[in-house]
Amino acid sequence: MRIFVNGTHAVHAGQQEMYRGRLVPCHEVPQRLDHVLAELERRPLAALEAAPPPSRAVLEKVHSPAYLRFLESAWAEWLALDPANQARDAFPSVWPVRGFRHDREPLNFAARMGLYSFDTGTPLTAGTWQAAWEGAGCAMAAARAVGTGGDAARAGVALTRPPGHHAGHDFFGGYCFINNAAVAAQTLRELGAKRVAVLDVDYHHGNGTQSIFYGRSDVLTVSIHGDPVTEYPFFLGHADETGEGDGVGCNINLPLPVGTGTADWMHALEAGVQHIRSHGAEALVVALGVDTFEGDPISSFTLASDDYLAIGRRLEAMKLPTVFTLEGGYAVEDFGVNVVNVLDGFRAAAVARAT
Ligand code: Q9C
Ligand code: ZN
Repeated sequence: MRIFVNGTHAVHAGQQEMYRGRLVPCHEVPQRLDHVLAELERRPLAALEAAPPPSRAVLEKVHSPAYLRFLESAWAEWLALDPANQARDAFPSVWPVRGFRHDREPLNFAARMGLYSFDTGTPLTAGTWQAAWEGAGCAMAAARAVGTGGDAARAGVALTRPPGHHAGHDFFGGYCFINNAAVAAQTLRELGAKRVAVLDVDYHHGNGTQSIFYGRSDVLTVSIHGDPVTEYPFFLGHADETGEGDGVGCNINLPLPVGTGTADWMHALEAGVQHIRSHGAEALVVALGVDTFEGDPISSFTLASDDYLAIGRRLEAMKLPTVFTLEGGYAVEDFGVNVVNVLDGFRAAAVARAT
């Protein structure tokens, strides 16, 4: 197992997100990743490595160059509007919904914030670009560390935040800016894997990852999540979304009802695993959110901490080179144990297989 840590993750620290008409403290906070690192000190799984910067060329196969330019310059533009903005996070306030044009990038900053986003829960901060950029480097390094081929499970882990799976080709949202799981999948393709699968176990549908690969047959996207009829991100994630064009049959959504418990969730995982096997994937990316935890403050599934050990073991049994990217999970105190349980379950199963 190789573990890459985004050493600058904490420079992305949103203050507040919009919720029910007020600004409330952000759920996606730096302490989340600090708890993972603290748990890894108690239970070391591998040396913690820094990653080199990402390849812009690979990033531009996942996100549009215009979107990346926007993210990179957004904070400077926000400050140019008013130096006092240094103390305030940037939020979008206007969006081009149905019938508006998306093909003309406005000059106005607020308009571009709206063009490139889909919610008011995702503050853009002074450190957002740096943290997201270095996080993409972690995702690429984790993919390079596992490579492709062979029939043994091995793992590369990108311990980073902000998370990524809600970020699409040219939009941020859901606390996500650069889609690290998509970056890892694309990197595995560049390394020669003919078919790659992304398995998204976060509580929320991986809308960004789905949309990035929706027309492609080389990357199967599978997501297990709260049913979008009631759960964020609401406007994508239904079971009848199966891909388009070359990608027909290469997107699998497994929505589950509010309150789903361990047995039903593990049943969905088994279905997802079988789809990945049928697709013939040579490498796996796991978008690892643990907001399925019973104690999560914004989610409704009831998985227990020990269940994450079993999930790790089941993933190892797929015997694929596996990249983990870090997604949601907002029971901050339990986040470290739950994430490390998945990785430890995977590691222990691999050791048991080898002996
Ligand atoms: N009151 C991830 O897990 N807002 N993103 C929910 C709850 C958005 C979650 C509002 C949740 C986004 C990576
Ligand atoms: Zn989530």
